[in-house]
Amino acid sequence: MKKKTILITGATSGIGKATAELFAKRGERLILCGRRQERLEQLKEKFKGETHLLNFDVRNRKAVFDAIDSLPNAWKQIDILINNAGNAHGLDTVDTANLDDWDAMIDGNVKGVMYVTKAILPQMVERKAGQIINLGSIAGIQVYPKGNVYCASKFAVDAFTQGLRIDLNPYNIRVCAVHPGLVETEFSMVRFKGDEQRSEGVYNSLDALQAEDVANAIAYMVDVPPHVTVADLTLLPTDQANATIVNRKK
Ligand code: NDP
Ligand code: 8X3
Repeated sequence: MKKKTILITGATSGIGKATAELFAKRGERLILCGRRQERLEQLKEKFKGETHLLNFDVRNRKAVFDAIDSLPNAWKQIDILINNAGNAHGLDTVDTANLDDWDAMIDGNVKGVMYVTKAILPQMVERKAGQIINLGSIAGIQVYPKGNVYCASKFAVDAFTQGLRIDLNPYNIRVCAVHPGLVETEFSMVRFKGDEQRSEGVYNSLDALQAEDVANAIAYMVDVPPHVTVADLTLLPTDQANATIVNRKK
């Protein structure tokens, strides 16, 4: 079977990294993106297979388009785009929150997804083929206390995904979103600005999802027959009922 070319943003950590590992094991061709170059290089070294690296910040519109334009001809035809890069910054009420945190979330989680999609879309539309998988969140389905702007960013990802699916309907392009609950990654270390104790507290009292669980869900969305689109897939730890109800053991 022809190898697929898969571009993954945020491949240096967590869900993106686990997804890259899964598809590398299958021998697919990977375009791995992120800001931490040394981590990208470690993955390329580990995977051995066909891998191309792109180092850019999804918030930087010019950097996104320059990076996609820089792809050698052999890498320009992208079959699957996984818009995974994103993070929460802070967990604060609206009145106390830091505006730089808001900018980071709106620019990264929302505009980043839009820029990368826009940069990659023309060749999919032209070929009438392709698949786009966006990382939403349970936070994009239900707002939780102090989640305000992070939740808004993920609600926006959901609306953008729905709009994309409508606009791309004539072009045979599958548009999907996966909405995980609590996944044990570097996510909370970023949210809490390196506070290990606070970060561990998010995951150590429940059986959280692991990045590999989400990678497996993404693989399922890829593997269903071409006439099937898994439009939305919500994945929760069994210990989690919704965005606010979690069966914490201690
Ligand atoms: P991690 O912090 O482990 O990984 C985040 C990834 O995004 C890193 O590879 C990081 O790479 C990349 N990234 C972040 N900001 C930027 C940026 N401005 N430009 C380029 N790359 C960026 O978190 P997760 O794996 O958990 O998060 C992945 C996605 O899953 C996010 O969209 C998140 O919102 C979503 N999600 C996470 C959940 C969770 O509980 N963990 C639950 C639901 C959804 P680098 O720093 O090298 O650039
Ligand atoms: C990440 C899940 O609940 O920490 O999107 O916001 S949550």
